[in-house]
Amino acid sequence: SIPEPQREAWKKHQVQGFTDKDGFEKEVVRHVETTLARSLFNCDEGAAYSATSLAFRDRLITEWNRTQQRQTTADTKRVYYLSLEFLMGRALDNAMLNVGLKDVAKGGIDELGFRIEDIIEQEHDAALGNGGLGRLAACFLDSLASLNYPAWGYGLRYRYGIFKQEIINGYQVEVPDYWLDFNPWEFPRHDVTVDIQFYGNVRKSQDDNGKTVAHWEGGEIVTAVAYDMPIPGYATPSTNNLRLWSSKASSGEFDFQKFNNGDYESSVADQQRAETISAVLYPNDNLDRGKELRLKQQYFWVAASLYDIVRRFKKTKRAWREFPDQVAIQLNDTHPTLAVVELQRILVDIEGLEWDEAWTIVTSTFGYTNHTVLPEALEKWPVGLMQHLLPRHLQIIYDINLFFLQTVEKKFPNDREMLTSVSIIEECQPKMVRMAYLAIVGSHKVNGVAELHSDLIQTTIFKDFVKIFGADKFTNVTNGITPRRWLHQANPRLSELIASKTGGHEFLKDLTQLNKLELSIDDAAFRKEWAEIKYANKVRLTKYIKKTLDVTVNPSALFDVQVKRIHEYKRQQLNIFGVIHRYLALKAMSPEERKKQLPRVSIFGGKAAPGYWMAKQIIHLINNVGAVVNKDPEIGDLLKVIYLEDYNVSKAEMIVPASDLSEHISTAGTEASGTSNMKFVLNGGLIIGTCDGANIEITREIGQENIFLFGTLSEDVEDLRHAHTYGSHTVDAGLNKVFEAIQSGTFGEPNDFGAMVAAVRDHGDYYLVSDDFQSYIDTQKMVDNEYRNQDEWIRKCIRSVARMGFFSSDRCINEYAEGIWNVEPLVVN
Ligand code: OAK
Repeated sequence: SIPEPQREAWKKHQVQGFTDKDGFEKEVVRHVETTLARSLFNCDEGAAYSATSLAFRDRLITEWNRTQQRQTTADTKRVYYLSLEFLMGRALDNAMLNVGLKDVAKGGIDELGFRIEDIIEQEHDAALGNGGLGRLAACFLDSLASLNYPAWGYGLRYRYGIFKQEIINGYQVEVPDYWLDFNPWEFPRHDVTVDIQFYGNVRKSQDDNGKTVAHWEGGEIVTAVAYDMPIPGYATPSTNNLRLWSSKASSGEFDFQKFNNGDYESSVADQQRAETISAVLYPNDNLDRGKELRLKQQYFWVAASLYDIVRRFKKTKRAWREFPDQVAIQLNDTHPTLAVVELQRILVDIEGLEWDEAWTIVTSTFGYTNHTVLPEALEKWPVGLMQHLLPRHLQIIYDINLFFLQTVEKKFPNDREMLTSVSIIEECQPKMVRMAYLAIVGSHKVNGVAELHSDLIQTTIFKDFVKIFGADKFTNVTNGITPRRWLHQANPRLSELIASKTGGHEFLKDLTQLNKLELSIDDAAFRKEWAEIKYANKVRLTKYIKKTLDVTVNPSALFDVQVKRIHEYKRQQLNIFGVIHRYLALKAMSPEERKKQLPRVSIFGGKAAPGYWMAKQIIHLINNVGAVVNKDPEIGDLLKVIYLEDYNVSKAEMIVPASDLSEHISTAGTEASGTSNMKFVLNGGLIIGTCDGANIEITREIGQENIFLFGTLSEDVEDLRHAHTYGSHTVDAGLNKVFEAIQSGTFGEPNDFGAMVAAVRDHGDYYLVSDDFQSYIDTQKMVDNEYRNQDEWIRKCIRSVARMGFFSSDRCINEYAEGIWNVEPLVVN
């Protein structure tokens, strides 16, 4: 560091960052002219966006430096959030709002000849995630910074994020998402690199004390390069770091020998193989596919992150046993579970600790969050693959399992069934490593993400582990969302209205203050303004639908929205069958009767995993229904069916505030939590849903009179499934009519959707669509009736928003901090 006498000069010139319009404009112009090498004669919206972002980035990085300095000096415990996905969306609007300078920027942009909305629209979403799990990680980063927790996120810097979805002739087509063309938010740290080893062999030797030491030798090396993204907190100078690793050939690996001998192709091939590791995000949500490259991604990212964390810890010169006092690592699902093994390897093989001492440190450091109970999503890796790619890690896994099973044996003597059931190695053909079991054994706390989900994991998939470790190790932390992005940024007018009724923007830091809104519920002017804001948001979406799909929808109709990944368990098929049912009913009515019906727009959006054939069928059916219904002159405004292409975070910010009703209708017991349910209610929309995930706690908080619940309860699911398979399974008349319409070719070729119909009618209806269909239709009828009474509807919306305080990700992060991480915020003066 700089010697004391020279520090004055540094301090004198420390970057302060702009605080007013003039300062902001100066920075923008400077970036246009120097960083971008443009002039005012060729500054388009793209350049204006770039320069604005760079101006804010400079500000963030100044605070980022100070925050890191403060944390290093304070020498307190840090949290590391390991996630293969961070679904960040756009950064500029968020940065402007969080540092409190959006108005300043708006004024400045205006004077420079642009509109701030257009500038914001220029930004490409950072789409490094599939859905719920990745977006939760992004909300958590916002809360961690906003609450001043010393925390880092660690992930992969994919060159291609989640694919872009195009709908062509009603079918999903995937287009690569190359997002790094110009990314002002990242800082390449070419000096922060880690060499990561794969393959090779393990040799064992004896040290001077006769202790056996393992040496992992040979194989190949790939280099991890750090890229940092500053994460600004809201209304605080705290700016945390998201470190994403990018892979490149190690300098040793790029074979100059080959290159000089003219074997260019092979030397370039080596390089490309290394870069492939961080090339692309796997596009599966709630599904494990077991691909070797995916395992390589996991180890690459986990090993680089742990090396970094350990390097930081070693600088403090503390004893190893203090590691868990300085470091908390959270595993976002099982994807980073190899971190458990890697830390044990570092401590035992490299640092020379005894196994037991090392293992105590490891288990005190990690916490594991489970995000799904779906069996097809639970990660398992073939032992053979693990042996080949990570030979030393497999040995350590076997040892962890051995010691674990010995303790089980002690507690449950002669219980072979128990041993087989909890073994980290599944004794099947081929043998598999069960990653969730490894994560449980390697962590001191395991949590689910909503009450029902946490109960389910403790009574079903992990029940034997509860017997072994005791109930205290298992806990619940119900998910939350950041009100900064999902209210203030997405719905600025509603945020202002709420501020005017609750005494300023305090609610953005303490969401429970929303409860003050109930005091204004009888204020007619307030309700009117509330309704006007909803309408304006619907008009905005209406225009977007017109522009992108050339369909005219009536903004006064009830907007019924289901946007999320397409999955059979989320039951978009139930929704579209309901839409067809409605269409058939309208068609059967006399014109007079039809006039009495309530107009509705059914809006869908979401991506299907490219290999998920049934999900793609569902998308196709929705689009085909839209094509018929939307141009039926007898129907007109009464029903429109819209499929919004390429649903992502920034589209959600437009869609969520425009919803009257949103659908969260998964088969009970399948959706771990859901978080869009929270976003919709927070934006003054009501929801129709099943008793599943966080819907249950939303009901508890807002009152059951403010939510439209229907369908089977989770405790009845198993019996119904059993009855479908072994008893007689009949489908009621209403649903049969829907099937007849589909199979008579009303929505395309008669055979097109045969498998979808058969799944419900003939093949056991695993997701209980037929069981829930009638109560879904009845509940939708109730929705129609209640929507007619607009005044009462608005009251319900306001009351619901007022009671949503619990669902802030700030509450959630505080629960993790206290119950799992044992970390404290670092107060800033
Ligand atoms: C993705 C891949 C593997 C396992 C789980 C997921 C996932 O996205 N799960 C989702 O996590 C969200 C955040 O906790 C929950 O709200 C969703 O219900 C859950 O499906």
